[in-house]
Amino acid sequence: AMAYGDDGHNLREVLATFKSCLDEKSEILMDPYLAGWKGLVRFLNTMGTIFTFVSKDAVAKIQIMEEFRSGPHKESYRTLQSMVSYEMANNLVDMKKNTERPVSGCRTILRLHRALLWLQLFLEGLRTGGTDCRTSVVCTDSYNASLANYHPWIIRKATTIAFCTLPNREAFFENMKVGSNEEAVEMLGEALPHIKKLYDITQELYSRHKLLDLP
Ligand code: 1PW
Repeated sequence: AMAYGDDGHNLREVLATFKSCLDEKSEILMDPYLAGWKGLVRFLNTMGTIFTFVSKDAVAKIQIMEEFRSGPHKESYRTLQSMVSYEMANNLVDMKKNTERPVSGCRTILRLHRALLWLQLFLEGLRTGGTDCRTSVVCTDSYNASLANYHPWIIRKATTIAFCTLPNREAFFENMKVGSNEEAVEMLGEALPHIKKLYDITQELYSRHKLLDLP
């Protein structure tokens, strides 16, 4: 059997990594969160060169967070909750555009958080969509319901073009490497509630600290 990371696109493993993010206090652990994102990026990159444009920004964001995680304050970035406390307490979060402060972990994770909603809606759409649903339509609809609201016109245009190159549902499921179509649907049904939980906890955390609109 192939170990996780060998071919890098077993989506079951990727979603399980996200599931392992929650600790016993319902805090979100940064390392598996970033590992989950790395797995998603590897998966996206198997869908053709156009998607590397989509994954490139996620890669840059992951890298920023990994630098925090290996820097002098790495312990403060152990969980999303500790990151928010640390950055807020030390006035490290830029609430307005165009000031001199360096990029914060809070605004960086917010971008990944928003993208996670897209992923969740997209995979949920595929799961429930029936055998002849159009992947590109499901992807565009879930994008329009989530991430698109934060993107300028030019990015929306480019991502929508990338979506048109998505393979059909059957090929997409095959590319997930989790077995038959039925097994893929079953796996998603099991895994997606965990992604949603992660999303909801992050959303609540950011909302409580009024961080949902960070520039
Ligand atoms: C098919 C499965 C989808 C999984 C999610 C993939 C990752 C999502 C990345 C989308 C990026 C589109 C182009 C980049 C836009 C950036 O400007 C934007 N980033 C995000 C993640 O929305 C905002 O970041 P910025 O410019 O404020 O640093």
